[in-house]
Amino acid sequence: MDIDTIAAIATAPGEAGIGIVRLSGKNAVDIADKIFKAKNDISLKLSESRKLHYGHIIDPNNDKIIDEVLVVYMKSPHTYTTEDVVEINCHGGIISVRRILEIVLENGARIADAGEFTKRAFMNGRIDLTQAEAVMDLISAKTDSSFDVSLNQLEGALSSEVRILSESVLKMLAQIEATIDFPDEDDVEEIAYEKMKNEGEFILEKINKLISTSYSGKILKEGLKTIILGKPNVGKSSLMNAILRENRAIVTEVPGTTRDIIEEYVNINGIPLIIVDTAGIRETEDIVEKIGVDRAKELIDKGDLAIVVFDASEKLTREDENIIELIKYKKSIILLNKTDLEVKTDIDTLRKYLPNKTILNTSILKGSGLSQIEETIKDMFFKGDIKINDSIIINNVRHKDLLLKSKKNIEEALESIKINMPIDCIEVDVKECYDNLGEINGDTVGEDIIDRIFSDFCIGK
Ligand SMILES: Nc1nc2c(ncn2[C@@H]2O[C@H](COP(=O)(O)OP(=O)(O)OP(=O)(O)O)[C@@H](O)[C@H]2O)c(=O)[nH]1
Ligand SMILES: [Mg+2]
Repeated sequence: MDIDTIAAIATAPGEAGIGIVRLSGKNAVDIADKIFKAKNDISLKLSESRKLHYGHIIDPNNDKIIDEVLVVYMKSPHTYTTEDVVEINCHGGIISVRRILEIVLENGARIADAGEFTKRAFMNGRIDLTQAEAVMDLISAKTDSSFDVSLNQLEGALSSEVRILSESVLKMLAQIEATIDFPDEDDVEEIAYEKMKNEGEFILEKINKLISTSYSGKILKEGLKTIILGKPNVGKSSLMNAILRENRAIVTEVPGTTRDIIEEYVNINGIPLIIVDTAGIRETEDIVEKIGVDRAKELIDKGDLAIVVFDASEKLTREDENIIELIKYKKSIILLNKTDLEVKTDIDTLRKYLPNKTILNTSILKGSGLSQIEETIKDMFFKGDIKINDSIIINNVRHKDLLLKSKKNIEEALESIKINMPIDCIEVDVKECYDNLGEINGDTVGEDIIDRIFSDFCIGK
């Protein structure tokens, strides 16, 4: 257990109903008793754990009242950090929490580093590294779905999956040891190789399955960046508004209405989209519009998906053909809009230019085709239904990198088994795989990596 007692403001700065100052460490309750005067005069140290007490924080030097508070003492080991924890609930706003923190520090606590409470929970063995990372992801989650993924991870879903994998790798290592210990018995070696192969294939399959979720994980965490493109006046802003279900972008019959990028967050069937409306792409002398057009072109590479809109009521123009060139090799959905008017360009015509793309007829004005767009997006990025609550989704780059490394280790081990390489060659890869998996939940992780992970946390968590 760490010797010093740490303290920090646990709530966000600014005006609010309450603010919380939190202490953790073996002197937490002694420090709190020095500065807290309970209404009923009890000592926190002698009081029941996890009970809220009403009173005042006072400056012990001069008995001056600092604020009116509620204080809870949570006795080790059943606490967030597993150490003694005290939380002081005071009035919100910046002054009260700051004053109380100062008094706490004057009376023997040290200011906590970023993420230090959670780091202690990890160091003291209450949670593993994936759970600690999930805490941070919960706090920074921008969408319901990414919150749910992180909550699942906090509950230990990923931890136990990684544990299962590590145990399988250990079994492989045991086979290797057995073979090394009895090198002369021929059939021992043969059986061991067979068992190792089976175990290795089982591990590889599980790792691949986890890795395959990481693309969805990234999208759920960051949002699917969806760029709406097309020449002027085809209905891009109308589409933006229809997806958002509000009049966010200006729509007029004048080509060149949208001159800058408009970006909004929206949730479609649980998929977070960052939807971007752009200026219609055409050659233009207007400086402002030209900047908008250039920005739209730059965005094509930054997006995860382009929705490209064409006007069905007109023949394809050179502008349309330029756009087709721009998006030919990009992940995109093609809309043939304004199909409520007399159709001059149909799907077959477009398909000649874009043979491998999904092309949908729409009339955004009349509201037709919208649900197909949403369905298509879902199918493109999430094969089958996403059931976040009961599946493990890799949404952390560190985990993904380590899984890729473990995958490589196992593949190399399997290759060596296949060509009957000496057992110690196989052992090197399998051991490395064990270390890489262990780094995910923190069993085999170095101090520098731990420090780096927690330094990204916020103060007070
Ligand atoms: N008939 C018909 N008109 C549509 C449809 N969708 C959009 N419009 C009309 O087309 C005109 C242009 O729509 P916008 O959404 O502003 O088009 P845009 O692509 O954003 O245009 P710029 O911002 O100028 O590039 C407006 O008058 C819309 O009402 C449709 O499905 N059918
Ligand atoms: Mg527009």
